[in-house]
Amino acid sequence: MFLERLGADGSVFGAFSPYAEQKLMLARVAIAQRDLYYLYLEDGSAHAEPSGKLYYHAAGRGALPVTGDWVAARMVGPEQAVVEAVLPRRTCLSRRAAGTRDDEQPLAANVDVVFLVCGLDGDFNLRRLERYLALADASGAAPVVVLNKADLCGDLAAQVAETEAIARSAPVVAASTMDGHGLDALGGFLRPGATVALLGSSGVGKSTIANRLLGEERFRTAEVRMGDSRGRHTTVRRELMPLPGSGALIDTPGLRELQLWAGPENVEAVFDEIAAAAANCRFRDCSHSGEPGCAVAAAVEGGQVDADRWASFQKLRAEAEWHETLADPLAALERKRKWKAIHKAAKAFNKSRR
Ligand SMILES: Nc1nc2c(ncn2[C@@H]2O[C@H](COP(=O)(O)OP(=O)(O)OP(=O)(O)O)[C@@H](O)[C@H]2O)c(=O)[nH]1
Ligand SMILES: [Mg+2]
Ligand SMILES: [Zn+2]
Repeated sequence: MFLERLGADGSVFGAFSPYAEQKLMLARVAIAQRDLYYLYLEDGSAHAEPSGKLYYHAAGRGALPVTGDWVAARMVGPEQAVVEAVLPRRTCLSRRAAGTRDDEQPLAANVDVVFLVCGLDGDFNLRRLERYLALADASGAAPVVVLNKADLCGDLAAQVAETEAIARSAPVVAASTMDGHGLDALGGFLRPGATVALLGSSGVGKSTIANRLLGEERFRTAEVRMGDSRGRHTTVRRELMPLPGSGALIDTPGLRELQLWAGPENVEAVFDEIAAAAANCRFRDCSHSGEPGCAVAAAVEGGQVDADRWASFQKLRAEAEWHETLADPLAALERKRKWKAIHKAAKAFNKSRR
């Protein structure tokens, strides 16, 4: 009953059934810090470690349990468990781990709705929001853009309109934990059995929002720096908290840098007006980098596509393609070959015009 309220549904129980025969317990990961976990079980909770088999045979660190995962656990003592397996993730919020290796760093698993929280103080940045939207698209979770600190904003309607223009189909909710503005609207996304995660820079008010939705001061919060509105990285771990009634909330630490773990298709989904313009390029595989008959270049010049968004798109797509290169060198080689052909065709075309 409790795990159902935390979101265990038919597919979770189905995936777990082989483990049930081995007398393992179904559990949900609330906290994953290095290789120590805090789990919710049907009755109560447990501290846990990965089994040796899971630890050494995991396909990269990304396959080890993260906050929000459903796992099969073996009880080894009162409130002590060993995690034997991670059940398939329905959705997963991930970024690319810092450093040179191309590693997926999952932030939270099995998230239904992700609140992309921006602060309407010095934090407001549409380009960063585009990056978060691409991450959400790759995750499978439904994004909701939260413009928090509405009380600090002079022209709220303008900020909302500007955000809606880039948010595509994602709802945009202006909120203030100070005066309660928008909190009911946010509460509307907390459906029975659903998991909502809060993502955003430090100091935007994620933990404050979480506390308001939970109805108690569960997460520590702290004031932002004067002058540049930057947060102090108050929250230091990702943590899943059951909501009173049903559903779960995941609070996360403010992200310092957000490297994309997403494919070119996720970037295109976020910039659909550019993808739509690209459909009219002369070359089917136009790279929009100076080829003749490029409809995107024409749309940027004509003002139908915003120049800042175009620059943002190119940056994010290059990042996503680089990621694809590392993840799938053969596909990347194929793409390079295609580009070579495109540039050759473009050159030949230019020559023929001269
Ligand atoms: N004016 C105003 N301040 C807010 C609002 N929501 C949160 N704050 C303040 O913003 C500061 C940062 O809030 P936190 O909830 O700690 O921010 P966070 O996003 O959790 O930050 P990290 O844990 O560092 O990632 C606190 O001083 C909050 O009181 C709001 O709606 N309006
Ligand atoms: Mg916090
Ligand atoms: Zn083009």
